[in-house]
Amino acid sequence: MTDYREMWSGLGLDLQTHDAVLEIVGKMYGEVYMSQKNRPKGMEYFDFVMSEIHGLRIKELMDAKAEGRKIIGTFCVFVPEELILAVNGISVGLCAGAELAFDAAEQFIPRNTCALIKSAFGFKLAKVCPYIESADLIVGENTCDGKKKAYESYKDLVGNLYVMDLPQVKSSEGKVLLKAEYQKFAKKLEELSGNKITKESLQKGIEIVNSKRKAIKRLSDLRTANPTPISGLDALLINQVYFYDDPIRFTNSVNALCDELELRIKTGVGVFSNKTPRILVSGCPMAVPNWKIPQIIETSNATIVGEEMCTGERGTRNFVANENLSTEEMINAIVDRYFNIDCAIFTPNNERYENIKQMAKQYKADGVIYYSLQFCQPYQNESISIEKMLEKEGIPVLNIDTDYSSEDIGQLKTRIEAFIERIKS
Ligand code: BJ8
Repeated sequence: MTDYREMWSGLGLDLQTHDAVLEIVGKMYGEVYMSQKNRPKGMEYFDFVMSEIHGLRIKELMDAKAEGRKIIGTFCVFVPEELILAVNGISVGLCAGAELAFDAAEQFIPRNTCALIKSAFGFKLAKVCPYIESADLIVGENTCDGKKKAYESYKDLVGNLYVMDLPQVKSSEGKVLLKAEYQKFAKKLEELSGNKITKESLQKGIEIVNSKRKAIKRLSDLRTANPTPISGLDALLINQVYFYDDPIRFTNSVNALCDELELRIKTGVGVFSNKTPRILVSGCPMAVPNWKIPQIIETSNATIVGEEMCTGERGTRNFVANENLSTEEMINAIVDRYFNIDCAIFTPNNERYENIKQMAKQYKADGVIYYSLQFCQPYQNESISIEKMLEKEGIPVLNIDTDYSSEDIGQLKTRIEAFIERIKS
């Protein structure tokens, strides 16, 4: 096994705490992922990526940096990877899904802040995230109030934060704002990298990201089959790796996996029996290693067939048009694509209601488990009207509020099992 300690130490990580984190996550991964039955062979690639997520992938980023490429850390699917690639940069996701150094984080942000934000502070304060430490620029965004205000103090902690403003209303003025912000961001990237965004480089960036999203769409479409050829846990993992891996290698690996899944479907091979209740999970993003809810669902005689979240279809649906367009037209096409994202920070957010209904139908979901992080006002708020809408459509809903701790696992399991029984009956 390669020893990366020198690299981690060079990045300023606290090696002792980092060792402990790797050990806990490794153990969790073994319990949650490696215990699954009937996994497709193509998942071996993603297991490998996960085993090297702080090792080989960071080494690749350091090598790229040595060649002059810039690493851009992001917290939100509103940050256009197309622009980052167009300056030969590398985009990496920084959201974290574990409860770490929350006491220290609460010296900067209120206790009643969602776990996702607290985790971003915790990972920085505990010096355990090589992605944060290797980023040349960290991009924050004015989305929910929690993030917007947290960035005011996060800025001083990291020293290289760039905050992008975002509209909150889907109006023509909102679109103008988004375009202006993307143009400003493009300029910032050009300054940072010393590379100009050209027609060719932007076209290439769009092509790479479109291909990545097409591969994910192909995977999602295959999950409409019954029995489903892949578990929800594995599909979530792929959606999480989406934010870290080299985009071209990722796309090839997802497509290779899809070839295998097509064969599985032809021969009727699935992960669970075709009588297993099918669940759509909806709500806040689930960052690595937040696998709590999917694991409970899939060990309670149900399977997840779709994710209506940013680590899922909200983050990957829709492509950017790029045929025979000028640079300006391509920027407009990027704005068009991202302006469709139905994040709960928008008001009103009618598209999301339609998207959930459509997804429930497309994936033949028997029920929806709506997942909010505690203190996440946008998603908690929409949970109420979404539950009413879906129940009216005859789709059972279970609303869950949770965080990153393991304290409520027993209680959640009881509620989820009861919900699955309700679906079955
Ligand atoms: S586009 S969902 S990634 S903002 S969970 S921090 S909303 S209080 S993450 Fe998000 Fe972009 Fe929207 Fe997606 Fe706030 Fe809620 Fe916390 Fe959240």
